Amino acid sequence: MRFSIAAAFMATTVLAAPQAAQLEPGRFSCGTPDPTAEQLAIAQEFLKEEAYAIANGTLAKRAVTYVDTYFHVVASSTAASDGYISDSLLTAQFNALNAAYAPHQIQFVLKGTDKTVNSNWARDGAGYELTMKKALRKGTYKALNIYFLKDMGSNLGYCYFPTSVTANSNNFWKDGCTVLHTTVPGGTLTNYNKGHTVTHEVGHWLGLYHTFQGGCTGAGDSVADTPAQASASSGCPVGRDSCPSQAGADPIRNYMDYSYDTCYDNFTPGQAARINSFWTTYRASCSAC
Ligand SMILES: [Ca+2]
Ligand SMILES: [Zn+2]
Repeated sequence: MRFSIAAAFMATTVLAAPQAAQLEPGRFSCGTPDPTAEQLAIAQEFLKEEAYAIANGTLAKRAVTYVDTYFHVVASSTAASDGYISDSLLTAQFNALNAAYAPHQIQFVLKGTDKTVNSNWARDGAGYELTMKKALRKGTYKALNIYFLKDMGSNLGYCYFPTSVTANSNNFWKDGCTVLHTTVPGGTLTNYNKGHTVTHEVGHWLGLYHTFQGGCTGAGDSVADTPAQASASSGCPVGRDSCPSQAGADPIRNYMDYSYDTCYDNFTPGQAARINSFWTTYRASCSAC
């Protein structure tokens, strides 16, 4: 049932271009496009099935999902300030990512790291995204590719949601996450340098929307256990309740909000179920890619 409903949407699903940042410098800013109406509808279908899987215990009994992961460092010179991230910081980044997802039976397996000096590729928005990814992307549609760039404009990162792709299509090549190099643990971006920009962006790659998606009314992020939220948080505003007429305070510590790295500490069981739904439907099953 789930697969057939999702399949009905597949033909017209097209990856949206990354969004230009709209927030001021010093705030978290994610360039992942808002989900389309089709993507929101798919999430609503998943939500119905997930409620059963959570209630009857089958979700908790699922096997660990292992995600082959490739890190690509793309710098404008071999200087750290130009984006050439050291091996020790990359290790710290990988460990931060895995620690965040470990409670939810997701484990990343680092299969390779490469470092490239190319001042065109190192600047997102310069028009080389597809060229760079065609040169560097590794693995199948089940493999996570993260590109750490020197310059992201005013975004800290963006990814593409899971969708239906065919081998060698642009949707396949573009799949992955692009992240500002200074956000890795030990990086220079104050308040956002514990590695959780990657955690947040990978959440999108796994199918999660922002906790503030849709605001206070309607389906929101289509996850039942993330309270409705009017807008993105900033910093760590304990007690924030931006939808006072809805149950629950804002999920400011959820990785899919916009809080400081030190504020984040969780994904919910509902989000873990959503990750499992998207993984099963779009990534694990993509034998042609
Ligand atoms: Ca919600
Ligand atoms: Zn985001």
